[in-house]
Amino acid sequence: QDSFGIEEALKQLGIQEVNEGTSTGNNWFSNGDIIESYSPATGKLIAKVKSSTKEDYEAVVSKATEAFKTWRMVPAPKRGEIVRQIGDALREKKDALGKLVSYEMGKSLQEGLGEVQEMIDICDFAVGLSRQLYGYTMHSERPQHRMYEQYHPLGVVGIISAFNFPVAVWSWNSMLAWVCGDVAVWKPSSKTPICAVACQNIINEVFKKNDIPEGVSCIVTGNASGDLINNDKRMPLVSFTGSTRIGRHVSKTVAERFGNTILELGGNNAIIVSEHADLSMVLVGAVFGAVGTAGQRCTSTRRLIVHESVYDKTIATLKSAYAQLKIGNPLDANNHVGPLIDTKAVQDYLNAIEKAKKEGGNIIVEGGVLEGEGYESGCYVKPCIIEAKNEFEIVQEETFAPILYVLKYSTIEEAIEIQNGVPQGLSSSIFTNNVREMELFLSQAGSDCGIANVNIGTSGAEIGGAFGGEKETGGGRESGSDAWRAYMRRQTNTINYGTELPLAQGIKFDF
Ligand code: UN1
Repeated sequence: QDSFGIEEALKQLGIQEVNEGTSTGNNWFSNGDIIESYSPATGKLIAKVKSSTKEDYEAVVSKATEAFKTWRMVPAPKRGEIVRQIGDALREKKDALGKLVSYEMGKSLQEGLGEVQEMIDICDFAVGLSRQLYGYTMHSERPQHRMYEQYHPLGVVGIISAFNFPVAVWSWNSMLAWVCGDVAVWKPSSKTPICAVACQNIINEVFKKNDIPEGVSCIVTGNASGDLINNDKRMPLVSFTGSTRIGRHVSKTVAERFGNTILELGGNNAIIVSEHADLSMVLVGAVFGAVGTAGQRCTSTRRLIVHESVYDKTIATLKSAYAQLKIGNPLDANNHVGPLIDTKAVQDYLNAIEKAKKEGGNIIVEGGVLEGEGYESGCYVKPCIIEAKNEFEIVQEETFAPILYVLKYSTIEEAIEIQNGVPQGLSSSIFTNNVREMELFLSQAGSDCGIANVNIGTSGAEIGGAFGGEKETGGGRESGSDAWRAYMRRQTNTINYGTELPLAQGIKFDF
């Protein structure tokens, strides 16, 4: 049987049958239970990873705390140079890592490779950033005084990532954290631990060559480590990507100890298809948005809000596009759609369809679980389209599956209201050639999301922009623009170079 070269990829990435799941860099250890990672593509065991115990976690965090003292003193551009080398190492391993992402997570190989490209891109971004960690200078109101601000490293940053972007989300966080002078402790999703081991192996070579101390890049595995991070006073920042339900818990727990969080939680992203849209462009944007990564991106298109005058035509075009979708092994370049992550996700998908039907939804493209040759894992489902109402309970929720709800509108104001009428606020888009409705959609009276696009879909953001969203999406921003500020602490400095000590606000204090 053709395994699409996965064995070779695993070998290149240094994956063994049983891997330690705790690491401070080149030092690996682990004393916890075994996590078995099965590929949703084939249902086959990929490899095992030993999870971290509380003691393992302690060993990691004390190493990280120690390493921070050294790492923060390395000049930022020199830290950038290490990240530059990581980018090169990732370029070398792009094929192997992309393949593993596709095999362990289930997204198409193209998207697996795209995810590794996102890692390379953030490395490049971070290298430049390492010379641009700017603060302001201010004019003091007092004579012979100078004021400026500096950004200092924060310390140990906890990164808790999700299965759907098993490598890129870690790199957005850790590459920025490293140039900012922080050290990182990563808890990957227990559904994709092999990807984490592979990433650590790749950067370890770079760290070794450059004598980077143990503790700058750490991994802890297993769900118990999540709460250890949340409660750990030694971690001033926790970056969490995952569900709104768990994000709420992370947010409360970390806030309780006055730690900071970057939260990237659920999305319920919509595309508005205006009567002024170029429908052939809508097709690519909407179909990729809805079925790419089998609907398991935070940015996946979940709702299509279509103007009544182009409604029937849009649905007819979508139907014929869906009929051409090939579902199967994501490593096979002929397939558009891979599996869901596991059979629990399949059940959630089925429940959502049932619920939508019960609430009055009208099935436009029938869903269902695929069986037979090639679908042995039980994780393959058919992307489906349901005509629905925005008020349906199920439409208000994020179901991590390829289910697209279609909604109808008559005025642009109504479309924007529908778009904003969900608890989440990550990504949004409008397809239109009408400059008035485009500007309205982008205005303060328009989309309430962290990402608002015109004539492109909701997913597939570039790393150069700040990534994240409002409301139940959590408010965090990662990746580009000035998202780096969250990884540093700001210090305002006032220096008196005179011989008097005048007080601010003109206060007299003589004795
Ligand atoms: C996610 O789904 O958690 O914008 C991240 C996108 C990708 C990142 C998605 N660049 O779709």
